[in-house]
Amino acid sequence: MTFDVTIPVLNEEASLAENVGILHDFLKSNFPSTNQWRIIIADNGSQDLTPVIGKQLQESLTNVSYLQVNKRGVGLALKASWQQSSADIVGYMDLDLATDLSHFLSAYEAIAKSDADLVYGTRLHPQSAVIGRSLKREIASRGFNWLLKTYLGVHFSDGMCGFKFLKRDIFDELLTLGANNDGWFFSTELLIIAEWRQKKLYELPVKWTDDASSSAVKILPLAKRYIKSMQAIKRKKNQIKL
Ligand SMILES: Nc1nc2c(ncn2[C@@H]2O[C@H](COP(=O)(O)OP(=O)(O)O)[C@@H](O)[C@H]2O)c(=O)[nH]1
Ligand SMILES: [Mg+2]
Repeated sequence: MTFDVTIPVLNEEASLAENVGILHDFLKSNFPSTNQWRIIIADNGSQDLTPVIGKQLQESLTNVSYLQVNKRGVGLALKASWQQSSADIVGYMDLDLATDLSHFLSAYEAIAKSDADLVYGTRLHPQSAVIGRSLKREIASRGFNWLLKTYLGVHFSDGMCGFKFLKRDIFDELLTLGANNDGWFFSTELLIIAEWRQKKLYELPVKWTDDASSSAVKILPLAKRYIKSMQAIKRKKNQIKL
């Protein structure tokens, strides 16, 4: 099966070339047939050298595309990238490679060789290993996931891990049903709607290494937006579950 790995980026000049290089090497050695896969760097709003470096990587590495979206938002970047994809599997991971790359192979197998529709990384499973996470992020993550379970009645263990892969035809369906948030909540929405639609979710405990210094996330404003988005999706729940 073919797959596209999207890396959403915002102002990542410092690590873009190195980490895309690491991912590219990894994929090349595990999937030698180079027309099987692509890496898509999805940038919206970078004001540093990210666009220049992104275009250079597109030139110098086979299978790497640089995609520029003109409005900000991770959800928007992912949607734009997956909508122009013709691969069987689409998905994303964070540029900081917080999720250990070896997990990609399990994610691929779960979809290509088993019957999973969607694979999500989880940091909240007894078999997960989380390194370097600040107490603040740990509490925010647990609180948010608790809220998802109690307020929306979903069962997946981690809605926010930056590591998700799904069949592209499922993506089209989830998008139509309302997984269309332009921001970070998009990544969680995919799981919510997939679960409500009884898709086969595959939980993948990951080794996750946080680099707090590189995080672009501001928790409080994000939490407020999340709660609003949760309310919005709850209002649509009955329609989606049909
Ligand atoms: N396209 C795009 N990518 C973003 C945006 N904000 C963050 N990112 C990327 O999302 C990924 C995760 O960001 P990071 O700061 O590591 O989040 P954290 O690990 O949850 O603290 C990184 O690859 C960022 O470059 C955005 O507005 N647009
Ligand atoms: Mg990160």
